Amino acid sequence: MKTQVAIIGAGPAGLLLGQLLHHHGIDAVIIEQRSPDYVLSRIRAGVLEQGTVEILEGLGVADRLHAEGLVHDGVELSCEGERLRINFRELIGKTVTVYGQTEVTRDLMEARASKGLTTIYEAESVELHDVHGDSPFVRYTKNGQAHKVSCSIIAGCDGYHGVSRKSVLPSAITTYERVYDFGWLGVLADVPPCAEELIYANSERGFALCSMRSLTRSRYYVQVPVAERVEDWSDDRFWEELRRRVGEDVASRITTGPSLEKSVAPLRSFVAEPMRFGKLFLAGDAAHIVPPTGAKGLNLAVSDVYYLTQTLSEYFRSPSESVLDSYSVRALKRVWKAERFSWWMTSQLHHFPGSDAFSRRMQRSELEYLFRSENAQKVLAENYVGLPL
Ligand code: RFL
Ligand code: PHB
Repeated sequence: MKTQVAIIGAGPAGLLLGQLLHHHGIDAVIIEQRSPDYVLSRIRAGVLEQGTVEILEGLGVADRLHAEGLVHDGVELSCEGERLRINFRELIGKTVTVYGQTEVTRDLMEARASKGLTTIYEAESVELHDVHGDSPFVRYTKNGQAHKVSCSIIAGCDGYHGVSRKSVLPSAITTYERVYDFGWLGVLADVPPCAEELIYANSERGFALCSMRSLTRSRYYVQVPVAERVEDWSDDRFWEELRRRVGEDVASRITTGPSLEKSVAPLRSFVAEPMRFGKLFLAGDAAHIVPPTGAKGLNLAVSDVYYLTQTLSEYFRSPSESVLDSYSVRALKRVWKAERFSWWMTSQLHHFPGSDAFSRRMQRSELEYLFRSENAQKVLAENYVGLPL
């Protein structure tokens, strides 16, 4: 098989890149190791920046998002009983939309299928070849048969554990990393949310987040030690712990119910530089990870593929090395800003076991400043709704 761009991975980055390239008249094939159902079963992000929504609108894949997504004008922070609403609309005239990553993925999969574009699911042993040459190609097997896709460009959209970044010589790549020694235990349940907007809570017992997928489906998280086993958390234990972290008033409005999904996600900050190696381009989680506290991971995957599409459409019109070079520089600028914001949100809202008294005072002082200063709230708002593309 021959195509202009071989995309590895059918997560949000790969699927959106496929749609954007199609929109620009560029042919692409997506190669994904899992089945469509498996991809759709992963419960992840829930908050879309305004810029992300506009990109989906521009592609004509935002009808269901507008019908079912919830526009939020702000978020609430809670710190030891004190609560602060950050009103994005008033502070900076922007909003976010709560719409699950699963739904974005489903909409993109349907748009791709309706245009007859090729996605190869359940591809095994995916290998990238000749990425520094003029004729890169991808090999994979499916149902025991070997296949080859020849292309001009390979887009590595295969997430943190994917094969693309690992295909690059370690000496060509510089990585920056912070691994946190706690994770988020998340529960999805068909119960009405406890509030109209998200609540991020910092408490003595650790961080908690009240989020949602719809007016009848809630998503809650509590900070737990990274080695915590899901099996040790009955639904009752989860609800009890959540209630103890969010303050009495919020706790009294939490409706409990059986969990539909329960999992622990580790927290990590990670950036691989550069994001281009010859004809291989990394995008999304394949190149960087943010802790989920800033709700940035999915939105960064979107901004990467937006820049990548601009780069590739210019390259296919008039091929040059300098055009290809521009992607990594542009994408990384935005990546580092989102890394900073996600690290800052994580630092301010979590309980750091073993931290000294000075660090704990600094955290409290930072939150007190935020609670009193409209300027500080504007900085949070501007970053949370997403910096301009
Ligand atoms: P994905 O979604 O991991 O997709 C990668 C795809 O590549 C496939 N793959 C391969 N395919 C072929 N060959 C191989 N060798 C392959 N190896 C892997 C995989 O099967 C998969 O289908 O990466 P992508 O597309 O870059 O998207 C990134 C986002 O998924 C991620 O950043 C967000 O989910 C992060 N995130 C959040 N982001 C937000 O913007 N807002 C949020 O509110 C938010 N909340 C979250 C989150 C992530 C979380 N977890 C579980 C880490 C909340 C949580 C709890
Ligand atoms: C979610 O709803 O899953 C969610 C929302 C906000 C975050 C992280 C996750 O910061």
